[in-house]
Amino acid sequence: MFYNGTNATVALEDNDDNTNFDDERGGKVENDGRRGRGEGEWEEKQRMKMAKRDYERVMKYFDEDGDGKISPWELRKKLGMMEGEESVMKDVELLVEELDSDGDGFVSLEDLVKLMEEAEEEEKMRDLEDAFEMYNDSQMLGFITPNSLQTMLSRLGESKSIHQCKSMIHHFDLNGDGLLSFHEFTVMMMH
Ligand SMILES: [Ca+2]
Ligand SMILES: [Ca+2]
Ligand SMILES: [Ca+2]
Repeated sequence: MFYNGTNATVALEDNDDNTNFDDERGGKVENDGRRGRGEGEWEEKQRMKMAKRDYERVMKYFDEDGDGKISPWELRKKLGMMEGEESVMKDVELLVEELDSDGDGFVSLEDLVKLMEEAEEEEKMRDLEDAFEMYNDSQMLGFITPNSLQTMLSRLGESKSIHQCKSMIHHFDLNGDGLLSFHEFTVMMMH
């Protein structure tokens, strides 16, 4: 939910680059999970930098008394076009609650950065899930098997024998069942 909010902020400034990043990234992951990953990390860093600048701007805009924190009151004042409606104050309270990750009742830059990092984490997980889907065995849902690994690698233009695939899996097979679960796959990809 917060992530959509970020996009909205970016959209205000008509930042086309951001949209392209997403498209490119999605495409690359599909074509070649491995190569796409390194570039994706670089892009993510760039995006983080951009997002941080956006947040600093947002902070400056809302933080009227300059104490580095947006109070519900400051937020309400800037969203003033709807001021006076009781429901707005409720919305503002909810918004602060959502953005205030350390729970001190104010929205600070740290809160926003932390939320951004969480959103990035979630996105990484989604990417991993997508990648796992591709390697997933259609007969053994939820696992990568030597067979499914071989199939996927050959689709990527790397032909490996079943024996090689077995030993690749063995390397990251934490519970020794000869299969890669999503958890084991995640550990492997985080390496
Ligand atoms: Ca303030
Ligand atoms: Ca806070
Ligand atoms: Ca396993």
